[in-house]
Amino acid sequence: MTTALIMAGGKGTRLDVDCEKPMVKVNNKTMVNHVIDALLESEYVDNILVAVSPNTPKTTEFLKDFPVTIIQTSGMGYIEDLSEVLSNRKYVTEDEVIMTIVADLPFVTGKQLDDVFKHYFERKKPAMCVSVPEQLFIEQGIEPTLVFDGLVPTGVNLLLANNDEQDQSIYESENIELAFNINTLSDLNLSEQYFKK
Ligand SMILES: Nc1nc2c(ncn2[C@@H]2O[C@H](COP(=O)(O)OP(=O)(O)OP(=O)(O)O)[C@@H](O)[C@H]2O)c(=O)[nH]1
Ligand SMILES: [Mg+2]
Repeated sequence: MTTALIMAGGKGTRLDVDCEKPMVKVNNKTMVNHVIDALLESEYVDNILVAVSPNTPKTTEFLKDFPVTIIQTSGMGYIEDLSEVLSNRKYVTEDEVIMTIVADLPFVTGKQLDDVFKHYFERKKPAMCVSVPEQLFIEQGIEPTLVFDGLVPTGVNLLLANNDEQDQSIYESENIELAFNINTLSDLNLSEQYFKK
């Protein structure tokens, strides 16, 4: 059993628009819908959870028609809400593999996520963090939001639901779409250009 958990309860403060960030449209589809479609396409994902919060009431309403389990979290912070879900045995069992994913990755595909899962299961380590070389962003003329040692962290991570400290590997993917997330208006403009390409 493999579960995906979309984190979709943030305040979206950096993106200065009059719309909840997961509900912002890229190529005529809301970003959270792009992420759900990729997860539905994945061969590994059996179950989709979405952590919403009081920051995202419109997203919560929008998701009612999707084949996902909506979880109300506090909206106090990404880490806090993530551990709230992971420790709730109503939603996840202790030995379950969880893919956590952000709601603002409009270019992610099921195939790319399956590639991530394949590497995770080959490595036999409990946790895996997915990143993409900064060089790919430079080549495409896209500004990455965060860079650590030449790598751009993606919004995609794998871990086990038990709350223990977990031995983690870093997977360097060549798929820029896993790391191209939308935080600012400039990212949104770049994403429209990227889509046209
Ligand atoms: N459930 C939940 N999700 C969160 C929380 N904080 C962030 N997220 C989600 O996690 C993903 C990545 O977070 P960010 O890119 O920082 O988004 P954000 O926090 O809404 O935006 P900023 O306010 O600009 O940081 C987004 O899809 C957010 O909706 C939280 O406190 N609770
Ligand atoms: Mg944030």
